[in-house]
Amino acid sequence: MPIEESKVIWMDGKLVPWHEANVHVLTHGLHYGSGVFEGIRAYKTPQGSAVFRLRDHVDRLYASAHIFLMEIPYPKETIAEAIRAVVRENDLEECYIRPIVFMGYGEMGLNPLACKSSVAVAAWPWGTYLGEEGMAKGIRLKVSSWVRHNPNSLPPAAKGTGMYMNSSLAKVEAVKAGYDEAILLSPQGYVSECTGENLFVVRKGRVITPPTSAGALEGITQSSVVALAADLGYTVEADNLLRSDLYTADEIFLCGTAAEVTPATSVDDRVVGDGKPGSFTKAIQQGYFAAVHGQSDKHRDWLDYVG
Ligand code: PPE
Repeated sequence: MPIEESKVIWMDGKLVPWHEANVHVLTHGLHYGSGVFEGIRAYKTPQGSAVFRLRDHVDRLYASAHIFLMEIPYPKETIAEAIRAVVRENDLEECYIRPIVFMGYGEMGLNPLACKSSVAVAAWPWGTYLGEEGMAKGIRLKVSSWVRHNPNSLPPAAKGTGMYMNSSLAKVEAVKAGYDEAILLSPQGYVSECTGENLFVVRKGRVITPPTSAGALEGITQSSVVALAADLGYTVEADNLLRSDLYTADEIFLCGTAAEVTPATSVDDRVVGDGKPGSFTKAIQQGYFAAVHGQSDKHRDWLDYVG
């Protein structure tokens, strides 16, 4: 789906018209993937638009930059305000927000620190990531032949732009084979995550999500799901899962800012449960959408109003 353009983008300290937020073709980040980014959503609530878990996303952006020794030349509050500003100034009630920090134009060669970093924050309307039908009825997953990078090759705690070549290989393979999304295994053979989502498995009364040591990103939606599961009386375990645990799961769902909470109904053509989104998955979906839309008193602190 083509990007639905909005009016302005925050770039290096100011709001510029959408089509003027450009970079030089010799930008370091374009050649070597030297950048870090976030994916955030803002939702409509009875009190106006609110950014979901803004502080946590800003903190993770700075943590990603820290891992790569990249400097973000602004205090966190400036980036938080830039995020609110792109929602407000583009008159977007609900949108996806993409902050990116990347090494700019200046020098070539593998040492990115010789270049200056640039920061941009864009926002645009972005509907259901894995399709309305997938959200309602569940999606078909395929375990990828591509393995999630070793944490000592690329640190999964960082959301580095170049790291996503691994996810793209897996996504293209799955889509070309007729599936909706891929699951990557760790180099040790444990279930890691999907190309842009964390995974949850319900099996024999346990709710399990793979640990960061299996190469999964420390997802903000994942941590929201852990809290929502606790509201339902379930304790989520971070534990290693085998490929066969997926085949014999009672329920599987994916979660992420873009994908929100999406049920999965088969893995490698093995039907999960009864082939329909399960009751736990549906309860989490409901709790998630209530929270993001400001309909949950308990989780109001997850919302940051745009004003
Ligand atoms: N794992 C990966 C690899 C990942 O990229 C994401 C977010 C998650 C897990 C879930 O993290 P969180 O959003 O904090 O719950 N993926 C972002 C990028 C998607 C894209 O297509 O680009 C997102 O969901 O915004």
